[in-house]
Amino acid sequence: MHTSHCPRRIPHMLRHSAAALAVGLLLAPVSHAATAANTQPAPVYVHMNGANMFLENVVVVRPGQDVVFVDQDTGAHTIIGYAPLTGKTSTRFDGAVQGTPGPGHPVSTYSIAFKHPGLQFYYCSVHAELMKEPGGRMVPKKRPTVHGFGDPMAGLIIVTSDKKLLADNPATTHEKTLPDYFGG
Ligand SMILES: [Cu+2]
Repeated sequence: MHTSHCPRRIPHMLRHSAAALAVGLLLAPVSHAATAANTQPAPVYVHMNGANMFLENVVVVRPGQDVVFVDQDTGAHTIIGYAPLTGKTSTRFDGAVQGTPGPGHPVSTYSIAFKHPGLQFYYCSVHAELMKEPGGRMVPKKRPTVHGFGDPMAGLIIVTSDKKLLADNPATTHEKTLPDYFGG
């Protein structure tokens, strides 16, 4: 009898443990979601328009946090990572965004995140070019024919967990689009 009871009990036990598991799973995702929301911060936004520069040309993000480049210009731009010591461009940090006619139209964006703390330099190859400065470092310079404000179209992403640095982002980095910043 013992052997014939056991096979019937096992499914019972499985059902019970499955129910217990289901309750556990029902509770677990809630706390997991809350944790995920706390650890995954909102993106940091960098904006472009007809001034042919990156408005927030230095931003600070946590490892894994998205930087989203938003093109509010009528024209296209590229966002290309490079190593200042060599001028070598990145194959991973290699973005492009299209122009938009203006407010009310979709904006083209490019997103990237970095796993490790460090400095990520980038430039727009349409409006800037890398040139060797005295001392040998490669720096972005405004292309001579480019119109705009006059800054070389380039920037820096600081990837860090330092809370003071992270608090230094300009307020505009919290907004996906800036209502008054459209135009080319
Ligand atoms: Cu550009």
